[in-house]
Amino acid sequence: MFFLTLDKNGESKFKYQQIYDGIKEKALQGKLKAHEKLPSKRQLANELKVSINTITTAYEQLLAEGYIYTVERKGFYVENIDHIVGIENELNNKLPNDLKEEQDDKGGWLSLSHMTSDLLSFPFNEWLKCQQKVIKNHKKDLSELAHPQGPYKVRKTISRMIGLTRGVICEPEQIVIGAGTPSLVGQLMELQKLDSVVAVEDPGYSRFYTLLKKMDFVVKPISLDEKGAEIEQVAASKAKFLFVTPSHQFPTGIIMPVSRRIELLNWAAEADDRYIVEDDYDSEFKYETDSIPSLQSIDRNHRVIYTGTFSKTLFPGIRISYMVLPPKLLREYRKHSANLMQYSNLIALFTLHYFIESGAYAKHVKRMSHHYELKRKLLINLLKKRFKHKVEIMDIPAGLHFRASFVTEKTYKEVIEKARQVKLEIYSMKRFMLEYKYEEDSKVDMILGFANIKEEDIEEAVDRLYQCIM
Ligand code: 76U
Repeated sequence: MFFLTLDKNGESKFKYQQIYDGIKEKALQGKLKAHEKLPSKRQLANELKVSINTITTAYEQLLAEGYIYTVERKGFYVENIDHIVGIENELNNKLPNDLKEEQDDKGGWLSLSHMTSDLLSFPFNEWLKCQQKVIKNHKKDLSELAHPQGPYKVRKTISRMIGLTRGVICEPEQIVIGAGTPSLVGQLMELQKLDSVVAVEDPGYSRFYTLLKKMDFVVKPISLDEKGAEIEQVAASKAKFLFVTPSHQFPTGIIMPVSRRIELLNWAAEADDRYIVEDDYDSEFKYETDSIPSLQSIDRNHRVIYTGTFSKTLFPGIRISYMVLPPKLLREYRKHSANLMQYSNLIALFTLHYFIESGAYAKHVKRMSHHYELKRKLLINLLKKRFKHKVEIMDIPAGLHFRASFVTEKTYKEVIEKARQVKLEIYSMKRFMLEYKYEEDSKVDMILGFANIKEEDIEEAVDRLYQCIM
């Protein structure tokens, strides 16, 4: 009797798979010896009471994978394979518990996160119409790998748009499209000498900070004054690259006045290899006045790398961002880009092209801007009403979040812990303090986002916040 038993009523696997698995396992465990003869197909079929076809399918698969071999007119033999090293323990193949992810459906949660956008009013119908056009017109483009910088047509649309809305001066050739700003920053910084000094705003965007540190740059945090990154510190830093968010400092919200912008541009122009990365992540949302032109638009020396994203104007899950490289860096990028791939989804990129071209994008941004402005005002009013003199709001009319300071005896840890209990998604300033330590007694600073909370839920969210902080 051969060693296999079949679970004939087993629903999970076909019989041939069970036979295949049985022989494979025995071969791997050394229970079948190298060059041992296997029963003939007919013999095994009789023994297991299955058809010869079933045995043939199992043997063919084992042959294809190299577990067994045939000798003509003699039969099937076990291949000479090494015993696989590893502890024979079922638990061994299981994922350790500390790596398991909790699947919380966020039911009952309210969000004051700065990372989200409001999808309730997204014009999905328009988007799908544009997507249909892509499927109709771009089969050839979709079947091929795109240019590493992204399809020219899409770059052209983006360059025209940021020219109009942000004053960015560029040709489609200068644009690199990517799946997320950090991945573009990674591509840009790979071209630089690793031990160079890179200066970042502190408080600032911790993902850039961590990324640059991991890449082995010397990262210098720059404090902020009321105009943004302090110019004296920038000058003293010996940095080659400076990362800034002039339109709406992340996360404090400071809008950099033109005087500081010019100081920074002049600092960059003073030496050959100095650059400023202008992270223009949410400038489309400027309330009460017109939006403020980009830093790139007043640069006369090709020293600004402009980065933009559709995470705020569309939604973060779309993962479409772009950077604009000055000619010298573009040349370096092109030299290295032969090995690079375009990581964005081409259907989404071409859809975006039609979405912008048809005017649907501008219309959407305008509508959302109005909508966000209302939610922002409502949140601020309700915070003042509830917290009274215990809250101070940095009321800068821009973006999808603002900073608020609360007078309290609670610690950051207590606030965040309580937020989890009352199901409120919220982030404190601690997330953005890179090296500078802000902690003050009797005070916590929060970054409050209002994009992804429904108007009718704002009062409840403020209530929960009150429970966390007071
Ligand atoms: C982005 C800043 C300062 C860029 C941002 C964001 O990758 O294009 C914030 C956090 O979506 P991407 O990133 C755009 N620069 O705040 C947007 N916010 C981040 C992504 F949602 C997260 O981690 O605190």
